[in-house]
Amino acid sequence: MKFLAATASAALLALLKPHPVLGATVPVTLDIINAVGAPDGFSRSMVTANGTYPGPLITANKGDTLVVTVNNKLTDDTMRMSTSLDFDGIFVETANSFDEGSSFVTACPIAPNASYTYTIPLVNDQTGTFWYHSQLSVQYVDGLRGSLVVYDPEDPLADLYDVDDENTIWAVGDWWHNTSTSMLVTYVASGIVPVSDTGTFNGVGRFNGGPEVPFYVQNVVAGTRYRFRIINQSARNVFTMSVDSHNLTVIETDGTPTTPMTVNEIEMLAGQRYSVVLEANQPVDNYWINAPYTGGSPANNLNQNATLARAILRYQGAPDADPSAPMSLGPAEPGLNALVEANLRPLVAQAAPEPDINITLNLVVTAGRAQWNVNNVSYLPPSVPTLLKILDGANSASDFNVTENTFVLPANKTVQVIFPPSDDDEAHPFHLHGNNFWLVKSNTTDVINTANPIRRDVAGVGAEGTIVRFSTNNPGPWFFHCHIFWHFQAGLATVMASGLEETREQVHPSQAWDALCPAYDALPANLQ
Ligand SMILES: [Cu+2]
Repeated sequence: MKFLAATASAALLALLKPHPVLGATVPVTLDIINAVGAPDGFSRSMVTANGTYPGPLITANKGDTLVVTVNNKLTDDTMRMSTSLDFDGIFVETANSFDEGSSFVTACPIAPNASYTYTIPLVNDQTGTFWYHSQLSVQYVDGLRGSLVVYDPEDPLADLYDVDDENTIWAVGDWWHNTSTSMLVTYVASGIVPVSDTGTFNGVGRFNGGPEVPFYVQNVVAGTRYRFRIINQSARNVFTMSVDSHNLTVIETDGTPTTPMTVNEIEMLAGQRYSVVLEANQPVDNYWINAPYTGGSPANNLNQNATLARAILRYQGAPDADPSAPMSLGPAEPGLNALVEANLRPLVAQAAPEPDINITLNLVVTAGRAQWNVNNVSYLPPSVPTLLKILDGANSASDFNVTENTFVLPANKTVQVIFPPSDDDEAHPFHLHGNNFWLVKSNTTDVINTANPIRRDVAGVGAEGTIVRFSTNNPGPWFFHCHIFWHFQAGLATVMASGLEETREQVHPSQAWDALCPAYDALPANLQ
């Protein structure tokens, strides 16, 4: 800017003036280290960012640029030693797609003892609630996950709340006593998806027979309105959120400002986020925040007790004690007013464009095996990342392995993806990288809404069928996969690769990126 200011004419400066102020650079350093921790009282070796679970909160403002340096200092080779970070829900521009962190789609993983810096400008005025996690195999099961918030200094919904800061984030997640690597072996042998031991709330939880780890305490002051940002950071579990005696007004859905909708219970699939406003309008006391979860048969893990996933809403002046109310799973009929996804509306109305291209995706499990198929293909990560193949001249679907399940699409079109109804009892949270989608038909309804659907980046696919539309105005190879990472690892993934020529024109990776694959490929298996 100094150079520009010194040389620009007054006319040029006048021309620049209407543009928004250039955002700040937000430097973040994440040391990826093995740490021994006990989120639920059971001590184990973990994979962490900076030694904590969840990892440190990353915050930025609209228009800033995230500059995240990852120092891979992992040493415990009973778990994955390489790593890679995905910033879930962030609209990464084509030009920066090489810094998007999806192993074997946009980059190779970062080897142990190596560092890599992801530079991600926050574009399209994107704001909201996001998170980051390892996108290498099921490594984030071992702890490598954290919250990411992009604040809007001009939030059109700011009048609805008084407090929104680092103390109003609720990160829930499934927690496991075994390593991801050992559970993956068991899964492959049995075909049974691992069942979590515990549900954690901001990094703490309890399991059957475990110690009474103190519940997370959310302090509030009577008469104040809080914006709580709820993130389901699970690799599998569905969490159902509620607060005894309080309503929750949804104002954000996966980064999309949302027409306020007041409910008292919210079901969240893995990867989904909501901001809710809670008004502390009840008598000064302690109240349960209920976060029961589901994810596989509890009979397959006797540690599991969904009722123990909870936190305490404590009014200033209330005793330092558990709520006197019994631990429930949340509101019951007739008072239940659960969020219906299909009823969500964006704050800024936007019709879904008519589709130029239609794709139907059928999700089928191979009975008794750890293998999921999309249109009869079980995704396998290639050794050469999709993006590198594109930069090297890939032009059509035949330039990729069949098992890459890569759909080659033109730029600047609208793609409709139809997921027919399935007989799965567990909805698959399908997550699109690089962009969000218009949720034309939610799995919670049989109504198609093209007039004003919610836009989000994770939506359930299951018994009722789901239809989404997305734009390819942001060309690149973008993962589109189930956010149950066990399913993802078992092949429930596709790549939506749009605008290959445009991608080649716009993507100019750094030397550091070029060096990732040779370094990773040279590693012995136990360091990968
Ligand atoms: Cu799934």
